[in-house]
Amino acid sequence: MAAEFEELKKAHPCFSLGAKSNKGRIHLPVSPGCNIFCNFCKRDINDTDNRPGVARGIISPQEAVELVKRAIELCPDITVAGVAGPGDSLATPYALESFRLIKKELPHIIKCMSTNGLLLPDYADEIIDVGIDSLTVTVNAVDPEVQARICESIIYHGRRYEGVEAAKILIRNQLEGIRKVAGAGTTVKVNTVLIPEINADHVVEVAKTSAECGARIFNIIPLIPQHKLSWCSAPGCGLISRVRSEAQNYISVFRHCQRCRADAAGIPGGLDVSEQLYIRPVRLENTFSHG
Ligand code: CLF
Ligand code: SF4
Repeated sequence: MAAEFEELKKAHPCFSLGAKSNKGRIHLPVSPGCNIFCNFCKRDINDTDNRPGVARGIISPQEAVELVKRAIELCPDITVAGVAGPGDSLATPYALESFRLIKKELPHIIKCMSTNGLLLPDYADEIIDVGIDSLTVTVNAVDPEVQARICESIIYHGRRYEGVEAAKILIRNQLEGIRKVAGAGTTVKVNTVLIPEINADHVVEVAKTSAECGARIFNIIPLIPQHKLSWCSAPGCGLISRVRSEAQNYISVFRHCQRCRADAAGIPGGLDVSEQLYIRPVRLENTFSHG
């Protein structure tokens, strides 16, 4: 049985509204590959970059459970085990496998999964069955023309789609998936990357649509201009604050996002225990990304 929204507001650092939470999370970098190609995504394996899409290495579901146990010893305020990349949580089976093991061995830990949502309709039943407590879906646009400027292409059921055609499939699946999972009682958060030159005036529409589909929390993440969107600007405080206020008319807005690495551990913006955790540094091919 997934945790209730009211419970999460007290115990989950990314679902607490208002004051910054003193609860912690550990991200388990179990998901190596992705199935869509976001223009801003630069996946990497390194020790230094402090941003999404980066981890020290990939670990197995069994290693993930051990890591959660060790992390709790180091930081007893950790209440959440999350999978947020480096790739997409549903592109490979390892995230759901990890959550099944965590459910068995650490039933009190909140299970938090982040995805781009492409495969959400396919896996909604399994997500509900595993008892994911909080699900984040990154929806950067609900208009295919806008989305096509953010995500170049997707690989869906073995076939590659590009541009607006890809965007239509992605948006359809994201919204259908959110409706299904939220309808079953799972708390859903929507993340939107704010890109001044592309979706700044559209984010409010994403907020409105997300709320209509059953999402409870909305998180606007400022773009880190890199990769194919290095020509865009990082949004300033004025724009972020304006867009957050507009979105707040439709859905509760989370304002303390720290743009965590895929192997972050500790309290977001506070105690960081990730360095002290053993993560086997495996270099795989350059296919890592962030869900
Ligand atoms: Fe991790 Fe994301 Fe779960 Fe939080 S992070 S999977 S919902 S446990 Fe939180 Fe970090 Fe922002 Fe994500 S501060 S990047 S919103
Ligand atoms: Fe996009 Fe995340 Fe995949 Fe990167 S990992 S391409 S940000 S969905």
